[in-house]
Amino acid sequence: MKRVLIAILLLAALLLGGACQKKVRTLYVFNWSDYMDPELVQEFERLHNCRVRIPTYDSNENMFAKIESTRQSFDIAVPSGDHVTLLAQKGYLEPLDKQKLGNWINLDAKLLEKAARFDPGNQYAVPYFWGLTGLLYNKKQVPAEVLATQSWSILGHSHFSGKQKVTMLEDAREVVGAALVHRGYGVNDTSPGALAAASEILAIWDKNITQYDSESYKNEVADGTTWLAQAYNGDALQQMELKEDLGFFLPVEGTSLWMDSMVILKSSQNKELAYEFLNFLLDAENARKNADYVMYATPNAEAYKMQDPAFTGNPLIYPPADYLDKCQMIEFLGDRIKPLNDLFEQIRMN
Ligand code: N2P
Repeated sequence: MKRVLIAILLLAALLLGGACQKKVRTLYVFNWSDYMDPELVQEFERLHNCRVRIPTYDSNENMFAKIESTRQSFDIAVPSGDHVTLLAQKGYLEPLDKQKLGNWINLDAKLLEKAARFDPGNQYAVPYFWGLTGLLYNKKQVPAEVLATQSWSILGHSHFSGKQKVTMLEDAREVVGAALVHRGYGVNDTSPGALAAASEILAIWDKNITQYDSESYKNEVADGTTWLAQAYNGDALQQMELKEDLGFFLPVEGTSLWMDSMVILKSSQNKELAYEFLNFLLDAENARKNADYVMYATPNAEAYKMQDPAFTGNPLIYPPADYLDKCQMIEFLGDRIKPLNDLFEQIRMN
């Protein structure tokens, strides 16, 4: 009798356990690394009795390749504008039901207009953060006279010759973009003349470049393994908060601008929860907290109003209008991407 009772209890425990497990939904958010406040994620998990998993990537290309080639289904991804267009064209994105995004209204109307250039009608993309790319350096290793020009050209400076101490991002658009801007072209110019000029300068810089990498430089500039690195502004500022002796500047010639957005993938198994998550991140206070953590500029107008003036007044996060005039948003190039990608591969493999 006792054994029967134990068996019944065990069975009941198993059944109950199974039922509870079913209730815990898991949301997969495929995101850039260091790009979301983990406290917010925990709060969302608590509020919705769910789990949020955040596998990360460090380039749009890697994100896109994974979405295309694996069967793993993510619910949300965070592509930059040009890759929103690409994912939408491939039919991978869920059109947004704005009725389910009550906090959409918090988004800055002017930035939504800009987003409409890569996402006509703001159909698929919820703008998440925008930013610019510049140069992060270790003050102990890079003397003021090298930095004096505040130009992209320091990538080729003789101070670094033969030292293996300089890196650029693993990002064709950023690497070729920097060379294009340095030579007076726009970041989206793929004309043969523009790419020939970029190629010439990249060949010079490449002599100093030890690695094209978007991840390990973050620690390496701080510990002195790397002296100078091309870096996304928020990632650089996060490091500067943590460690002394780091500096960052946006080159005088101008630089690339980008806007990353949250999208729901058509293959998502958890669309309702995905909407809840997006709406949660669009909440003004949550968006403010998230921006404070990642140190990128928020497209959330209500969050912006709530931010500390020291944050909104930081020209490395919100540069003045005359600097922004020298910058261009990285746009979707369609087939024109090929010669640009070929140039990057040729430089990188050299
Ligand atoms: C986050 C980097 C995101 C910026 N670590 C690139 N669009």
